[in-house]
Amino acid sequence: MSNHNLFSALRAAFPTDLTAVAVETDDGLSYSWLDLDRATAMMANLLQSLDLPEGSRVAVQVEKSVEAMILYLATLRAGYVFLPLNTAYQSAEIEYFIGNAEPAVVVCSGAHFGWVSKIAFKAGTQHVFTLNEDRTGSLLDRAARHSDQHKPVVRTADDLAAILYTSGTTGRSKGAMLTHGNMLSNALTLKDYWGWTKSGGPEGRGDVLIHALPIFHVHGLFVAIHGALINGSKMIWMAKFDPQRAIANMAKATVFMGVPTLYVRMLAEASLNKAAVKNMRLFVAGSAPLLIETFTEWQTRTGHTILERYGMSETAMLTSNPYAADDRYAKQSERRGGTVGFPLPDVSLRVRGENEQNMPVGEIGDIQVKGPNVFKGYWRMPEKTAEEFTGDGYFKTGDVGKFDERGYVTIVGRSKDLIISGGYNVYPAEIEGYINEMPGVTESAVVGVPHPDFGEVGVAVLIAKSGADLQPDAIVAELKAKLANFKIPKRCFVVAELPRNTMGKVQKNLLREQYKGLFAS
Ligand code: MLC
Ligand code: AMP
Repeated sequence: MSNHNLFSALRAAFPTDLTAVAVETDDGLSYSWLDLDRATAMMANLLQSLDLPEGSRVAVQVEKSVEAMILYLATLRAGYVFLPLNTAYQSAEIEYFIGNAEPAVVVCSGAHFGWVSKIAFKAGTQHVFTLNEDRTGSLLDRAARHSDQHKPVVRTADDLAAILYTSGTTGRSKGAMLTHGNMLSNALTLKDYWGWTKSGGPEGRGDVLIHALPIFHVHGLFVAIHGALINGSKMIWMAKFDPQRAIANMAKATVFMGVPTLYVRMLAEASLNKAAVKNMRLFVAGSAPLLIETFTEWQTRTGHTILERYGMSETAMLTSNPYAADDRYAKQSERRGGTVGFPLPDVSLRVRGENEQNMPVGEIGDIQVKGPNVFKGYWRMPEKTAEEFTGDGYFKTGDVGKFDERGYVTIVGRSKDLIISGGYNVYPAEIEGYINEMPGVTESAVVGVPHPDFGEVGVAVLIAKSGADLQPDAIVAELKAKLANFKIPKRCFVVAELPRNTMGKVQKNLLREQYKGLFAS
């Protein structure tokens, strides 16, 4: 029986020369392919020695480090399910994820061990390890005692590899269940589509990726890491994005991936010019809309055209602008600003109207998708899963868009009430829930408004109970104590009333219009 474990496919793509550098960190450390192989083996052996039940979740909230990536790969290798958590999440958020996913293993930073382990043990987790940015912690201590030989556990394409939590329009976060097959199919498609070259290949030199994104979401964890590994390509690893250092790294790299905010920040640097990018082959953007101004300015300053693509946690990548003209895929080679390109090979994407009819070219409707990359469903939420799929098996993305006459897809908005701020998702319903519980608040509405750095940020508008003296600063401070920092509205207003339609529903579009100039650059 062949093994569909994603790790096996990634491992098979390692270059023949295992002593070559696989990862070089910004602060001067270097890891060979052999190091990755041995370290993942030791960690996989540690996980297996714990005698965990089949399908166990390994929940991880740690700062970005190569060891954290190794933990991800080791979890795959040992056949368990990886559950990454944003480092900004605070205790109430972590309590929900751990309570919902019931992980058998939790890994956190040493600094957070006290509160995280308390939550984990309460939820029935048996093992809590620590892993710090400086390569210390109980996880590495324990793994060091295990063998560096390990045979990847056999998995089918349909077995779970990861759970990514993502929120919905209402209610709590849902865990999107991604399989080994989902991720491998997407990685192989992008390998071809984006023209990766392997080191030691016929071109003489291979691609080198600047890895600048966090590794708890699809973009940094899957698109970037799988992209490099499935091509045997080296990574330059930045623990934290810094525009000046990212630009300096381009002298020895060929591929960069980022959310639009990273491009906006690099454009603000005088060192970004054609000479700085002369070694680069490809700039990829996604996770949030790339403004046409950013797209055009990047072209002018660097001579490179950013390739924008579109995806989501439930599906990994769905569409991409073309890398080059290729009869097999795109009919066009043009990367068109303001579009997210063509549906990827194997992805079926349709734009549907209110009566579930396919919309004609140029007309706007709901984006629905089907393909080997589309997730298996929401963790322990079969009803929610059923609601989000059509009768004929298409996933309703919650994004609204259209096709143009050449087949390019443009995202024009979202039917889900979601703010995307610097590439992170913020769900107004969640923030409103916290604000509405505060004493003195009658009701609130959180809306997204344009922001020059983050693309979009949240603004809270609320009504006070009669006689209550609500101070916007105090409300923000209270939210900061409970929620991840990127979710905090950047401004808060107390008003006499909220605009409503005849049904009494708050008209968020009017609020967005009213506050759209707040952060004009
Ligand atoms: C940080 N802050 C943010 C923010 N990030 N505010 C709004 N939105 C954000 N995204 C605020 C903090 O709250 C803090 O405010 C202040 O900025 C400094 O925090 P920081 O952590 O030091 O910020 P910084 O390092 O500058 O982070 C900015 C960033 C980061 C752009 C580098 O947000 C980032 O890495 N974004 C990438 C997200 C990503 O990878 N998304 C992919 C999702 S996958 P205060 O007031 O507390 O000081 C997906 C699917 C797909 O969507 O298609 O790819
Ligand atoms: P997440 O749930 O974090 O995976 O976020 C996925 C959402 O990000 C998608 O449903 C889109 O709304 C949005 N998104 C991703 N890429 C793009 C893009 N290139 N342009 C516009 N929106 C995007």
